Amino acid sequence: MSRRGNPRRRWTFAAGCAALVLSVAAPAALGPAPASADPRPGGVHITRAQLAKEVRPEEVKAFGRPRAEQLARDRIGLRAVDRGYPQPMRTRSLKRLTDSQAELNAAFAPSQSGRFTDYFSSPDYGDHVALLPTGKVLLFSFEAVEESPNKETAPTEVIGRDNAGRAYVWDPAQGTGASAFKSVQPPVVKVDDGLDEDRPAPIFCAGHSYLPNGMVGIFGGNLGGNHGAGAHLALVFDPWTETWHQQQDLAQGRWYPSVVTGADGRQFITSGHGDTGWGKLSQTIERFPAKNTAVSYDPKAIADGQALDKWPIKAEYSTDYPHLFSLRDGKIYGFGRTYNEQYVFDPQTETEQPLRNRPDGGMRNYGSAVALPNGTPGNGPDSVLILGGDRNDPKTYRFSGGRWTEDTARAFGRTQDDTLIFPDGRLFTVNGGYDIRDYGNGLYNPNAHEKYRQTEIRGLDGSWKLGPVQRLPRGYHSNAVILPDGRIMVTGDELQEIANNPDIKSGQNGTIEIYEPPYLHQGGTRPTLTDVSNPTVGYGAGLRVSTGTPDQVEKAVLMAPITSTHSVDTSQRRIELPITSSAGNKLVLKTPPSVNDAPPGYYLLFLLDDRGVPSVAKWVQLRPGA
Ligand SMILES: [Cu+2]
Repeated sequence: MSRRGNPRRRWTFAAGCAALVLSVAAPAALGPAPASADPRPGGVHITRAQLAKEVRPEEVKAFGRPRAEQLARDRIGLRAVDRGYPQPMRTRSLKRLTDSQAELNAAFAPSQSGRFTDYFSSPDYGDHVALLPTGKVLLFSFEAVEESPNKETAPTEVIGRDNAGRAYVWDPAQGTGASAFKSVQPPVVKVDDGLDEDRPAPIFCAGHSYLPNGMVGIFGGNLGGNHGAGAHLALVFDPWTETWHQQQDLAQGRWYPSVVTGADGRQFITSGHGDTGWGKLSQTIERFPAKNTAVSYDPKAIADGQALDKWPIKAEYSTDYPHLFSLRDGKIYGFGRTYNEQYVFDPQTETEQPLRNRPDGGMRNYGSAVALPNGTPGNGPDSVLILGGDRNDPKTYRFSGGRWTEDTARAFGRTQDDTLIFPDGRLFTVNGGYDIRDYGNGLYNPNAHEKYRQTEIRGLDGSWKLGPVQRLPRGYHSNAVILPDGRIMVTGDELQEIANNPDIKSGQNGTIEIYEPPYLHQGGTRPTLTDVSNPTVGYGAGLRVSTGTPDQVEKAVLMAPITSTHSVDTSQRRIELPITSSAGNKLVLKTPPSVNDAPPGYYLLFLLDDRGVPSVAKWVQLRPGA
């Protein structure tokens, strides 16, 4: 038997109280009462007769007619919410989004701004993603406890077996239909919730990064109750066998932690709400695997039950999901969401130094940050750009050489955004919203302000330009990944998926859309990368590759694959590799000088022409001593 807690909303503080959440969300979804046609197809249709019946004379007397009618609409809306979310609303709102996307995007030339192409259903919400070194994509989230976008759908407050995770692998080579997805259910576990109930591990809202052998380490998750308490889960997903491997438990529960892979190949795990619930952060730093155990570089080595250990110091973040990056000095930089929680951690000495305060002087919501490509070929990143997270502040802030400077602003402030580095060095922002579960029209209202669907590209000169709109608005829990063929997969945000996906009843309740960057619309042919003769390669070494288009190859670029959630992507980096020799269709590239430039692991190798058009990538493993 399952037991459910009172499904109170996780972000109650944002709204003041749960009751207010509904009274804000429901009416805004309704819009003004029309005589016939509903001007907001995403909302409930209310006839004039229905409205007249609902309006209370005492409210007209007390507040005036417009306010009384609004209150009447609220009540009708709340009843509609209680009945569930009618399927025709999904069909209508998807049509509206599809039509408006086509209309708005007609103005954008694909050669300048790229183009959205495929849009299809997925069996997972895609709240967490990881591009695997097999070219497939791991997607994971949770089993929903509600099917209305006007309610909290995640089992955050649920104790027991309904607090469950789920996971799928999408193989882009198999197309976009249901058969291209495979369920890879997380291991069945019990958690420390006082109940003895098995369920697929509730790993949603965990933190993750890659292991040097191409596997994905996932830490934390939802314990259930207390507005989101942290689970002690430590799991490894093996992309080669598509199986899960449970490790020893974390010392502290973590819900919304961050994880980064350091130059030593070990994962640095910190933050996240602890065992006792939302607001009490787990400030210890845990390391996987423990210092006295070996790091595995072998993709075939499957290890269960490996130990973690703790650093002697804490990471004093008062907020969750700090942005962590392993930069070129071999240190781990942790940019907290609060302006004065900026630190650098030294894995050699296990010490910490404070960094200067971020100049915005405030607290940021979830928003994107990227390690900027280094200007010197071969070198790893040594600076970071903090972009999203402030709904009112379009400015971006660059951290470099211990100092902050203001960088070029984007068109408008947004939170919940994702920013990707393109193989050609441009940056691309996709997804975003006003706040958590808020798209500019109130909490839990899926009607999104149009601007949050709009992409933005940062050119090589540092200036930003707005681009085409995505089909679905995607805010909280949205993600984007660069695929090996250079296309971008955009997914996530269960609220929007539930609001707009008519396939929801068939088990295909998530959605994915594909964006083709401008570099795929330059005309002519793409350069080719036909072979990598030594794909497992050391540092400062020669990487021998073949191309079918030797005259076209201008640059070679290593790109770390993306694993992300909640606008946090600690792995992404772009490193240009010097071309040291070329003869016929053979090239020799030089790999980065050290693990500090590029932590050991799997990378995508692209060859680029002089226009920045990339080949389809091949995988390379950087492995010390190889
Ligand atoms: Cu979350």
